[in-house]
Amino acid sequence: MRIERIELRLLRLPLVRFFETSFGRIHQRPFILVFVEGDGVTGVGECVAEANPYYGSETTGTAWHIIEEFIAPAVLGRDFAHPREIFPALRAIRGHRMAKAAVEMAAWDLFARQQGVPLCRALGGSDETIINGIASGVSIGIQDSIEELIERVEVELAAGYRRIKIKIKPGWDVEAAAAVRAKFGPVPLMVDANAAYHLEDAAHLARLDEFALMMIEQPLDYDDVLDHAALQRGMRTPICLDESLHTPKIAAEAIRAGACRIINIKPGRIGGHSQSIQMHDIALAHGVPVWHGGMLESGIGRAHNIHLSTLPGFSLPGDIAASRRYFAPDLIDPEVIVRPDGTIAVPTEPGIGVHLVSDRVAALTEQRLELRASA
Ligand code: OSB
Ligand code: MG
Repeated sequence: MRIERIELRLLRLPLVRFFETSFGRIHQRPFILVFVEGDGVTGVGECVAEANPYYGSETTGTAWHIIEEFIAPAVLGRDFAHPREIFPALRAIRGHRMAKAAVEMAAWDLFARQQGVPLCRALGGSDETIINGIASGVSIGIQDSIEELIERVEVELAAGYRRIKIKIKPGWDVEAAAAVRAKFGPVPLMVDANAAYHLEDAAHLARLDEFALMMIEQPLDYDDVLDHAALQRGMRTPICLDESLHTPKIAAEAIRAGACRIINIKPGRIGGHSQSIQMHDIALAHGVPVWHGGMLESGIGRAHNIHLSTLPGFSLPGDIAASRRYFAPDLIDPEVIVRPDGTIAVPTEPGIGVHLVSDRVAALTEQRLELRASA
């Protein structure tokens, strides 16, 4: 595929409910859609960078700048035999993996469409998951009260979700986990701290051990590995890393150091599908379970995530839930739904296999840029 055109659009969708993490509360989600055209076919990707650099160092503003000034010039007019050649072609650009991922993932969609296969097939998904669908879990933000948290959990369990994750921070941790356990018994439950603690909190965090959590996600710093290993030595609850795993190599080091027993893969965080396949393969080779994280994506990013989740190492339910939990309406029609058994069907049409509502995209676009290969 020769990449002839790249189009960027900045959009903003209001969230159905606010989402609160240890970084703060948000009410809307701005994001960039990236369209990549080659040989008369267009693929689309979504950049997971947020309005602020709190989860990761990138923002919608930095991603736009890096794609426009550095990524687009590196790929426009070039011929790629396979989308796995895109990430290495961006080697000179350090970091900025969210920006790279958006372009790389759009190229995968383009490639799968050209081949006439659903993206999951191009990525190497397992037949069983492609047929049966992916297991879906929910991420529930910090609430104003324990009563509201219990209500949220009740609604999500009734909808069929296969795993509940609650966000925690100092002051909203042990009591929240205890309340959910007391009310709902042995449901699959985990917590995500988004780096809100320090190694000095080890004794406090070990109190979570009594709740038989599936895991605690990213308790310590976003760039730490070794403190997590020290924390894990004093804790029964398995540690899962999210923010800290910037690259497949860091994931390998974290496994070797004993810093995580479970891995959260988000293609949008680590540079796209090829990097995700590498991280997945490393985890699988070490017998480390993997699950697919989420970044409050629209239907475009969500569809990419569904396809990637069909790889055989994704053995735990992901943070990939129904569109209606986030946006009403979503940018795709039909939207993503979760079936009563807590699974999401894998789209069967070529590429990501979902239909973008172009009127909605056009109406919501705040900024647009078109870049072309010079003839
Ligand atoms: O840490 O997993 C996270 C959302 C935005 C940024 C970081 C995270 C999250 C979530 C929500 O937990 C996952 C989702 O439902 O998309
Ligand atoms: Mg997380």
